Amino acid sequence: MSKPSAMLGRGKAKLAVAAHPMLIISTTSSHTRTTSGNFFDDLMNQIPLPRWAIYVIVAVGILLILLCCLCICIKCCCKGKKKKKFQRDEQINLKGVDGKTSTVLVQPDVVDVDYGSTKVYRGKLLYSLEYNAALSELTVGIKQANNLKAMDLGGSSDPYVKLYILPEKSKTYETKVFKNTLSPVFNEQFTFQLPRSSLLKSTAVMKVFDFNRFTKHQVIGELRLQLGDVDWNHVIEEWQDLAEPAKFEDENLGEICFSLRYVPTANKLTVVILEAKNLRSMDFGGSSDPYVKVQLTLDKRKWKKKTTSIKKKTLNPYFNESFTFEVSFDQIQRVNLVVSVWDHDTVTRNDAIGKVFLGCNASGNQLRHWADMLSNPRRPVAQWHSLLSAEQVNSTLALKKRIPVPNKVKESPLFEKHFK
Ligand SMILES: [Ca+2]
Ligand SMILES: [Ca+2]
Repeated sequence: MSKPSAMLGRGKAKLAVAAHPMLIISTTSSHTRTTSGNFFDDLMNQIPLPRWAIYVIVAVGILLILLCCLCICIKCCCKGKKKKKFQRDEQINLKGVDGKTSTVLVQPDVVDVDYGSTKVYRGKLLYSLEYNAALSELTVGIKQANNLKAMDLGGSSDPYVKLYILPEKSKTYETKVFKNTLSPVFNEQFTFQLPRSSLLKSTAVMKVFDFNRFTKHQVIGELRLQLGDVDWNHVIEEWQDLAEPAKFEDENLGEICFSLRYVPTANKLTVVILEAKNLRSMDFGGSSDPYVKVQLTLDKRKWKKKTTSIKKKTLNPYFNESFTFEVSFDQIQRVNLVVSVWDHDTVTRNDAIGKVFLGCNASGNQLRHWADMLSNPRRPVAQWHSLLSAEQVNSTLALKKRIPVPNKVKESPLFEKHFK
C-alpha cells in the first residue's frame, strides 16, 4: 500500500491523504505554500457571496472612481469656457431688446481696455441734417454705420446710436439695437424743436454704443457737429469718421454774459465781465464762490491774463468788471479770448466751472460775438454764452491745433516766465 502511494506524484496527494497519516503533514505544508501565492482566492472564499457577485461589485466600484475623476476634469475645463458661453447667450437673447433696457452689472467690465487710446479706428457714421425754419424743426437722420470697432469678445458689436442736442439736452433719442454687426443700417429720423437762434449755437451729439446685456454699454465712438457751421440751405447727408468719446460730462455748467469792444485806432480791446447765472455748484452745501479769468492767447501761446474779484456763495454772481488789453490791429486777427469761470476754495485748489473761447477760429455763437465786435469798432457788444467744460474747450483748442503747447507746459512757472 505504501509503495504505490510513494509512487504517486504531488498532483495525486489527495488520494494518499485518506490512506496515510504521514503524508497529511507533507500535503498540508505544500497546500499552505500554494495559498500564500493566491491570497485573493482565499479572500474570495471567505466572502459569503458567489464569485460573479464579487466581480460585479469590484467593477462598479472602479467605474464610480473613474466617473469622479472625469467630473473633476470637466469642472476644471468648463471654468475657462464659461465666459465665452456667457457672451453667446447674451447675443442670442438680444432679439427685441432696445437700448433703453436697464442693465445690471453681473460680470466685471472686460472690454474697458481701449479707453484713452486715440488712434483706434472706430468706424464711420452716415447721418443727415435738415432744418425747417417755418416749423423751427431740426431733423437728424441716423442712416447707417460702417466698419465699426468690435467691442465684444466674438469680434463683433451690438451697435445703437444715442442722439441729443447740446447745450439744452432736453431730449435724448436712441435708435434700435442691431445685434452682432459692425455695419448696421439704422435708417431712423428724429426731430427736435429748436428756434433758429438756438440752432446756431447748438451742437448735435451722436454717440454710437455697443449694447451688452449684462455689462455696461460701451461707447464705440461719437460725432459732435457744431450746428452753427452747417450750411442750412441744403439737406446735409454725409459720412464722418467716429471720434474718440469725450471724457467730459455734458452738464449744464451755467452761462456768462460779457461785452467786447475793440478800438483799432487806440489798439485797445475792452472786455467787461457783466454777470453769470445758473452756475454749477462746486461746494458742499450747493453753492460756489465764483470769479472769472480773462485770458488772451496770441499765436497759440498764453499772452495776457486778468481776474475778477471773488463773489462768495452764489450761483448767479454780478461782476460788472472791466479789463482793457493793448492789442494792435495786426494782433487782433491772431488773438484768442478765453473766458473761464472758477470756484474759489480757501483750503483746496480752485476748480474750473466752465469756459468759452472766442476769436477768428472760434465757431458758432462765440465766433458771431467776435465778428460782431470787429464789425462794430468802438461799440461795446454784449452777449450771453453757455459755459463748456474746461476739458472740452481745451480739447477743441488742441484739436484745431491753435495752441500746440500742452497745457501742463503752459502752466509751468518756466513757461509763465518766458511767455507772460
Ligand atoms: Ca455687445
Ligand atoms: Ca468754493
